[in-house]
Amino acid sequence: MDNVYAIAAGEIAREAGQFLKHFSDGHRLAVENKGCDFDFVTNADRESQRLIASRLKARFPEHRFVGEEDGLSDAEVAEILKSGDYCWVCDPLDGTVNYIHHLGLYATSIGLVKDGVAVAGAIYLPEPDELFVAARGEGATLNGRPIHTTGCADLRHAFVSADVAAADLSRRDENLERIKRVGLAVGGLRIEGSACVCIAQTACGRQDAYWNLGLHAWDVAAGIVILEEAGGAVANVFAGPFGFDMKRGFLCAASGQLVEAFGEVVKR
Ligand code: 2AM
Ligand code: CA
Repeated sequence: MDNVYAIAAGEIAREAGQFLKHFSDGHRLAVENKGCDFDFVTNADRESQRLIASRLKARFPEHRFVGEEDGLSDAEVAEILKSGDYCWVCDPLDGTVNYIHHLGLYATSIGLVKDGVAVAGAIYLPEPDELFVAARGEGATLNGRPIHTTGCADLRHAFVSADVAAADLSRRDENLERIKRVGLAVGGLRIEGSACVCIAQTACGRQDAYWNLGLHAWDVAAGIVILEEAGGAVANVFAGPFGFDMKRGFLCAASGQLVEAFGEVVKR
């Protein structure tokens, strides 16, 4: 991979991820509510975003930047991403609840979007030291080796993961009904708590699909280019082709056929 944007995303995602992994050596983790009982942010999220933003600004001063902790709405982010400018879209800590509970499934995610399309990105998992990188048209790698999805097209044999939008209490019931339907339709189901980890695992063939109706652009920007370059497909569950407005839910899978079949079960 010699794409300058993908390389930069990978280096910075790794640096921020290592910072998160060793955060407790020098800091006390301070957990705050984000305005709802089950939506959390920590000083580690904020420090990681500061690090990523400063590194990107130093390397690409002419590019725009959107991070989860900026607090922009989905509509505001979608408007920026349509603008034609290069825009870095970052989740400084994906899987915050896992991180707070010392579960190793968390990641940093740095994607580059132009004209509404993710063109390069990196996801880094600090605990297993795994760096996923991709550039549009140039393939996807895991620790430097090319990766591919399983190509699975058969929902009954698919090994999938999902997330309940825990922060949205009013929709938990509905979400759990959907999870039950999916659980009955697929070969195996996991709930892992990090969108970036699940998208990356789908890209490298460890699982076949992932869905979460409550995601934002920073949860998926890097993952989309990594997954598509590995042969997978993405969609907004209720609206067909993927768009960064995020209003219609997120689904990704090892193949276009599996996205279709999975989407039908989620929508029903
Ligand atoms: P986060 O850790 O960066 O918040 C499971 O909760 C997955 O859904 C995580 O990747 C989490 O990202 C993402 N997610 C996005 N918005 C969320 C929200 N409001 N509440 C819980 N999880 C959310
Ligand atoms: Ca986050």
